[in-house]
Amino acid sequence: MGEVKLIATTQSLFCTRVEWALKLKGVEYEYIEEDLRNKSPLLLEYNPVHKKVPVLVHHGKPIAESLPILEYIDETWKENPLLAEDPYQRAKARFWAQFVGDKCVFGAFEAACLADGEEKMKAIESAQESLAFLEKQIEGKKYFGGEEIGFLDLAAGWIPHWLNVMEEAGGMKLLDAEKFPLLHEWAQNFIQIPLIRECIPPRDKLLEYFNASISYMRSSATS
Ligand SMILES: N[C@@H](CCC(=O)N[C@@H](CS)C(=O)NCC(=O)O)C(=O)O
Repeated sequence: MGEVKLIATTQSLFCTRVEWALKLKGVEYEYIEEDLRNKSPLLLEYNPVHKKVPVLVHHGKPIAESLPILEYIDETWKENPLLAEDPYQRAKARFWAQFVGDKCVFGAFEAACLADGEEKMKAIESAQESLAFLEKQIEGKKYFGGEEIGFLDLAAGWIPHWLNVMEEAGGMKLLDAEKFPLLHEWAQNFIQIPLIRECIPPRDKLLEYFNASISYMRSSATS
């Protein structure tokens, strides 16, 4: 299926989604680490609109944004399908995957960035409301995809590692095992899968990254 390159950064949960998909499909790829403080001409050429990672390059053709990339991978390499055959199930998986990025990732990050106080409590409540919606999607199933991991599992796959680190850096707890028993159990199962573990960044480096991002956000908010 030809040459595949992934322009990515190690700490990015959006990039790791793509690495997981490539590994699940058994696709060989060249990993190109991007420096987001000094963006490469390659990134700017391939993703001039958002200038963000990940970018997948297949036979010289770039695709940006993690969810469209996952769909491209699923349609190009058929083994271990990520999306179901049924159009309704496919539409639902896409909807919830988008929701995970828009509401859960950014909701958690916003709560982490706020200093202790009423506003932070409200942000935590709102992020937990989003997690409650996600919890409902896993009822009666081992993975969001059913018996096997699928599209929504990869989109939500940041929860066991990244959210845990965000919680520590942000001085908060969102994924309470008592409040969200199903999501908590799913997270434990997901992170045990060797192929999934293989791609996650070291905890100490991720913690450093979130500590720095949170300090930056807090100091910009007060200046
Ligand atoms: N919606 C995008 C989000 C990607 C994203 O936010 N990437 C970050 C790294 S985690 C980035 O490249 N940031 C660089 C910037 O904002 O300038 C996706 O799903 O791929």
